Amino acid sequence: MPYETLLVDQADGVGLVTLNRPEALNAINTALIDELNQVLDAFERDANIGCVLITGSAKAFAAGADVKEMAELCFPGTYLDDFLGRWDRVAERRKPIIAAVAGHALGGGFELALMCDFIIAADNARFGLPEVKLGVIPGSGGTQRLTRLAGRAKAMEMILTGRSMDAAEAERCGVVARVVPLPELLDAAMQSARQIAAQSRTAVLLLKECVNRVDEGSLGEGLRFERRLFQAVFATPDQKEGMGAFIEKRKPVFGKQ
Ligand code: DAK
Repeated sequence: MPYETLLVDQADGVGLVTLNRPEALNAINTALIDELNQVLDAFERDANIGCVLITGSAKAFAAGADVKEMAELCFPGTYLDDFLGRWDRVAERRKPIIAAVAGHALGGGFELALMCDFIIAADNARFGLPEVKLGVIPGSGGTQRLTRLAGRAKAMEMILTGRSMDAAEAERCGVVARVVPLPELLDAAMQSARQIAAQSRTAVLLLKECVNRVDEGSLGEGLRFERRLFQAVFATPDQKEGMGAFIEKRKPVFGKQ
């Protein structure tokens, strides 16, 4: 099915979504959020998909929410229509989502990348929350997620001044998992995504839940949660297959359930 704002593909258990509004540096508008949610819904339901990859162009992952769409909005309308409110659903997905970021990831574009489970960046990537320069503030978790990842000082400085950081700085402060040369970005991200998609689906989803638990409670509660899920894993066929394959010195073949 053709989309107005996205290119969509799938191979080797990976669902690939390419943001595709080149005329606006992939600025995120209502149509893009609606289409992204449709595609992610379909990937969540598709038993063949074990990992999702979101990317943009070499010049821009996404240069923010679409300022031209937002410029004339006013409060009752944005509130009553829940303008762009469904965007946050990206962070609620159960299957892992990788953001492969090249070029500008600004404002809502950076927030979209931060909603993904991890970011692999090209060496030309630039990350920032410049909303303050437009007289507004981040609206999709930027103040919260950047502060958790990079720490209060770095987040405050970036958010209050609107300055952006390059890929090397983003890697140093824990915002991105790793940086690769631009021409290698898609291959590197696809390789990670394929690796994830080939693992036990149950183990991968349980792992995502465990890591996300870090943001929700105390260490003690997180450790108990992890222990319970670890014990529950022994009820899955994938545990028998994974450990059996190791002992028999062969590659495991995991089911899609
Ligand atoms: N929106 C709309 N159009 C954009 C855009 C954007 N964010 N960014 C770029 N474009 C358009 C430009 O207007 C230009 O279009 P034409 O003039 O050719 O028609 C085209 O893309 C190419 O851009 P430039 O000519 O500016 O390209 P340069 O290489 O010179 O500069 C740039 C690249 C990224 C430095 C520059 O384009 C730029 O500063 N862009 C704006 C960056 C920005 O301020 N982003 C933050 C936007 S505010 C919400 C949640 C979140 C948000 C809102 C609501 N809710 C849940 C309700 C988030 C808000 C934001 O992100």
